[in-house]
Amino acid sequence: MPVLTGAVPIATTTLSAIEQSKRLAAYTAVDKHILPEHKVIGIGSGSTVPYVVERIVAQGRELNKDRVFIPTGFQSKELIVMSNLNLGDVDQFPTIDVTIDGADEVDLDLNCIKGGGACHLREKVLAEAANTFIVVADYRKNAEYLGTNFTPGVPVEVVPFAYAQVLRKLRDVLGSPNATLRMAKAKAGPVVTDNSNFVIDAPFSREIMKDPSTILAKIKMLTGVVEVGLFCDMAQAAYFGNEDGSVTVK
Ligand code: ABF
Repeated sequence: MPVLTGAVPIATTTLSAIEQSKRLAAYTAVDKHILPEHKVIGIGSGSTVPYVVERIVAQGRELNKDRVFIPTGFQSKELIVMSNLNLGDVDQFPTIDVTIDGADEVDLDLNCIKGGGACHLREKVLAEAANTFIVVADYRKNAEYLGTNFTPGVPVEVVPFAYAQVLRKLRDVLGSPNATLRMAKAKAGPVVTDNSNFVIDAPFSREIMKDPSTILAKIKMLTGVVEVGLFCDMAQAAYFGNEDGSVTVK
């Protein structure tokens, strides 16, 4: 996989190594994929995406005034608005030129785990709507197999009425005995998504995760499952910022 060195002039603000890696990935991906002819742009969620927006803003008002930006959730909507970019909706713009988003982990075939932030339903809608879907992340997300470093498991968004049944099937039938309902930090109750649903985190063995498309299809068949945080065969490229200032492109 190619490694780019010294490709992006980076602002001099002091950031941790991880933050610098995120910014490097984001800047490199924007420079390569957000071109003047792109007018409808999907903006994902997470902590790497603000650097994507920062680099897009730096392309200038002249280019951005004719563009519309579609968010994956509350966070990216705020980001778009606060950056004085034009906010749109996927209802109005069902075809997106390019969507850029983060990921929790990416394997050798560009399959991703997403949904650590519980936004994966909307993220998948925007990834599917896009002619080009690009992933940006720091080096910790770059893995041979899914589930290597990201251990909570596959995020599964589920309607509240069905969560106990889905949890049981994940544990007893699909081979995830440690699947758990995701709780809010204060443990006052379950995490509730932007779509008013719950999230189950389902860790699977290495053997199962070697073939993410198969387990994705099986989970999606469970009644009550809204969306699964496995993005298989969706990304065209992934950019990982490295600690040494280089960028790995998959
Ligand atoms: C989103 O943000 C998610 O799908 C994923 O959970 C998370 C990854 O983000 P970060 O950029 O914070 O590492 O893209």
